[in-house]
Amino acid sequence: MEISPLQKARYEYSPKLPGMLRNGIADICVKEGEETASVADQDKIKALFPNTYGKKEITFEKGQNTSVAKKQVVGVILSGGQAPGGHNVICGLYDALKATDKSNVLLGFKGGPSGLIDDDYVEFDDKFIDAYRNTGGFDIIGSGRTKLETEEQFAIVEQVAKKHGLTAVVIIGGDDSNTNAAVLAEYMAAHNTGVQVIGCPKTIDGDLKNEDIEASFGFDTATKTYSELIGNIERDANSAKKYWHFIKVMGRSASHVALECALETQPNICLIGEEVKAKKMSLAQITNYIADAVEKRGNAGNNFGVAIIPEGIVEFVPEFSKLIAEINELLAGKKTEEFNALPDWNAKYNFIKAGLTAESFAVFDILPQGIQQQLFLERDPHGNVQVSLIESEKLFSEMVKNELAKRKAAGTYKGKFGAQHHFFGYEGRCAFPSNFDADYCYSLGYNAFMLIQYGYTGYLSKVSNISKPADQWVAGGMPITKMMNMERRNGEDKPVIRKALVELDGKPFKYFEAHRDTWAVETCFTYPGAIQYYGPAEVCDLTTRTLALEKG
Ligand code: FBP
Repeated sequence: MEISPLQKARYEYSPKLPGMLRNGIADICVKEGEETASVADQDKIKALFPNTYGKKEITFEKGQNTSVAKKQVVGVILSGGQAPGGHNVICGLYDALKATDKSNVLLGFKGGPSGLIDDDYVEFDDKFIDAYRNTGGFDIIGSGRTKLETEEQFAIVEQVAKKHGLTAVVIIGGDDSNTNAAVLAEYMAAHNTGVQVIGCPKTIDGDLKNEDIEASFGFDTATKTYSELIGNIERDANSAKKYWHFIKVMGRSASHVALECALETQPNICLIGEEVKAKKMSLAQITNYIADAVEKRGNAGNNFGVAIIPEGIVEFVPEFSKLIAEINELLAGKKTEEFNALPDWNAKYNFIKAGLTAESFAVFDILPQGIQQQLFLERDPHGNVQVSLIESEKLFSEMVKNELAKRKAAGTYKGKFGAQHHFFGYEGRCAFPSNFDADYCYSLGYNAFMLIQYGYTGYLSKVSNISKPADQWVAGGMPITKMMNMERRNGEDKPVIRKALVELDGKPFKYFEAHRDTWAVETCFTYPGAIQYYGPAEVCDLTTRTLALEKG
């Protein structure tokens, strides 16, 4: 198979482990810390996890390995959206497993959690693993979004585990997948199967983090990739001086990706969903906020700029969420057929007008027609509007254009407005992992095996102090139940890992807030350039601005 020169070079890269894991398997001992309690709803979570709740936090140290020798057969799955570094988690896991005992076995279940149910797997060997070292993507075994959450599914997994003699399962996923990992661990413990379950924190969205998990893997590389592209666009905008670029970036439920890209590139505008929600901003207010910057810059002769829009923004706008809820109701059941049978958009528009409250119709009515139609065309299998498919970058540029036309007529806006639109998401999810993600992921995988070897279950592989050089990183594990609270999901109270949203009193947002008014009107663009894999550490091993601000 043809491979690129960079791919070849990356095969040779040796990921950096935390200092305490560097001395070889025989020299890694475990230190147990305090017993843990969940972040909230302790009694309820304890009752739901009688076998795995309250276990101790652990760290690894240099010292005599005291784990009990036993043949390990480990199964691993990748779950959810791709994130750079997933291959290295598997490589680290494999290397630690084989370094412990050559006869240990690592099975990769294919296509995400469903691979465990369907018993669709591959057994890794050196040749297989070596072809994926330090590369992006999840194509080593594929990924999927099936959720492992029901007793029936767990019973099947138990049978599959029995068939292969699995001693442990490693789940590489986001908050939902690791919540399910905790439930599976409890099931396996309650049924005395002897199968341990360990999670690893993944997602480019950056919303799986808390006081124990400093960052999910993939966030570093994905945001660096988007920031490179945004920086390039900023330079184009500053060269041609004729376009405003509206750039949507991934991040469905939280705006960490948008915020990190803004910190890296200093655009004129960056919307933060969490702030929009906290301030209960309307679409008109957001539009005016952007239009004010366009007007000021345009009146000063700068008819160009860059605006970053987080993917999930519209769900944070209260009046828009209400509109979506009403549309879902309006088209529930048979009413979709009635709607679809209407002859043209005019008739459909009147149907909508008659069915929505006056308040929601007013919101609907200010939307550009393309977006109005999108709300009714793109429906999920339950008939609900697929909010994630709404082209919010076009929505806001169109609304800003209309607002500027009014301002032009009123004589306040004297500039010219031309817009370009971009969506950066899939471009970053499978990039070659940065050195940080290559090192972090390899460490998470290596560490996950140490947790297995020392008999832990229901733990998340934890590598901390990651804003410092890798030799100062701290390897260990944290019971997943410690990160849980009860939340209402689909009409039921469920134990879940709390999703981390952008904190408006956190240092990254505060830094952005302190600078954004200047960035809005002046041209303060910064150009991060491409990820560097070789060269001085201060260029190649830097992690995110978010982490640096949070920890520094
Ligand atoms: P995970 O939460 O599974 O890591 O995925 C996040 C994400 O990359 C989001 O940013 C994006 O909205 C979504 O995946 C897209 O999902 P899909 O790959 O199914 O289109």
